[in-house]
Amino acid sequence: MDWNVFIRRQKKFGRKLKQLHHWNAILFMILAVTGFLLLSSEFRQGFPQIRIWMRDSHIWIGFISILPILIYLPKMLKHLSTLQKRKNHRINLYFVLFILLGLVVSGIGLYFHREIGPEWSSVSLFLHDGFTYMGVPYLIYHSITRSEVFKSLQKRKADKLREKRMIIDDSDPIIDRRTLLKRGTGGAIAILFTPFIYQWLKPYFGSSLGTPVKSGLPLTEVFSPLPVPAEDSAPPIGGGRKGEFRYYTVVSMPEVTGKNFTFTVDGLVERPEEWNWPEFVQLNRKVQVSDFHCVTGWSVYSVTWEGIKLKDLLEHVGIRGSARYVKFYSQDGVYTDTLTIDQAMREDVMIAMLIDGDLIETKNGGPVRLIVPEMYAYKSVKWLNRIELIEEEHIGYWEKRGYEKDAWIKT
Ligand SMILES: Nc1nc2c(c(=O)[nH]1)N[C@H]1C(S)=C(S)[C@@H](COP(=O)(O)O)O[C@H]1N2
Ligand SMILES: [Mo]
Repeated sequence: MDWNVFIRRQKKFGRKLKQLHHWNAILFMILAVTGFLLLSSEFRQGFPQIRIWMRDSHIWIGFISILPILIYLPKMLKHLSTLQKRKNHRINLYFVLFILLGLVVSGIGLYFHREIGPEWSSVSLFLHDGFTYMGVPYLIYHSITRSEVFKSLQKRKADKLREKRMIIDDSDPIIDRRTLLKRGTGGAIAILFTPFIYQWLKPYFGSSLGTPVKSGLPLTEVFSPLPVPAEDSAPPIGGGRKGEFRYYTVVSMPEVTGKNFTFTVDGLVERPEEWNWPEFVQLNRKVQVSDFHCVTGWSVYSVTWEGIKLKDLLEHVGIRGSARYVKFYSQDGVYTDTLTIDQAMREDVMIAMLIDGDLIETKNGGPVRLIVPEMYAYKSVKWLNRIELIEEEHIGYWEKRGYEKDAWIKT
């Protein structure tokens, strides 16, 4: 009997697992880096073009990263049998598989966000973030504590200790040293990630995790006269919004005040018009409750908006026969989007001025923003200051960079 055959086979199996581990690590690392960049609003603002490209790569690499797992699973039982005496390695294995499975499933959910609808998308986003905030710190911990440098560091310190103590003490200094170093590393990583995890969880707990800092002058001092909220707005008939906005901008936010505010409707209309703040406040407002869905997975529910119905405004200025699209401009000077006339005439498309009875904060797109509840929120232009009726189609800011032209939310 040639026992070498078994040893050789064992070696080959070990090498295969090592390769899989290697690929898994590389893919996970790329996904972690691209994932954090996608989350960052600085990145959104600085590199919108690259962002779309990175989003697509993240999705593709995500799908590819399922491969090493699929190749590994049939080998798992055999692998486990080699780990019989190594409890820590088994725990590590189960934990890593749990994280990877969670990321894959929630990632697939986010990819199919249109099919599964906004509610499940929110769940997917929460889980995807959560598994990331468990997985990434663990990956860092794992790669540090399993590295050769770390191991030799443990040994060296322990050897010195052993020399000093000689044979008097029979506790194993290597073990003590190892636990201490590992705990220290774990603690340091935990401290490093606490702010990120806090930022992630804050919106889900609303104001219970500290009150938000208000920046700049209070809006009520910058705008006068103040719009008087309708009865349905204060208190809001929607009962107050549920969920938190994530505040987006693609350039630095404009500082709109009652002094520099103007609102223009022009282009293919019968009576082009421009309003200043006191005039705009006089326009007839309506109240509605609607949900707000971002295409990346988060939503805010039951928002009570008060503002001017776009339909009313368009009827007021008179649409000319040649007009086919309505183009929206932002005071940030960069962001635009369009609706067809039919879409623009829908009852719930609103030029909003109040949210749950309050003025809309600057970071939330105030004093005046568009709301298109039936479409993903990239249609809802913030700091809206001009509406132009046009004949040729105009492609909006994000659509130009790869977002779908069809922004309807399927419910
Ligand atoms: N001017 C402007 N409008 C904008 C955006 C933007 O970056 N700039 N982002 C859009 C996107 S993608 C979303 S989800 C919502 C976000 O609104 P919020 O920042 O008030 O949460 O605004 C939309 N309107
Ligand atoms: Mo969005």
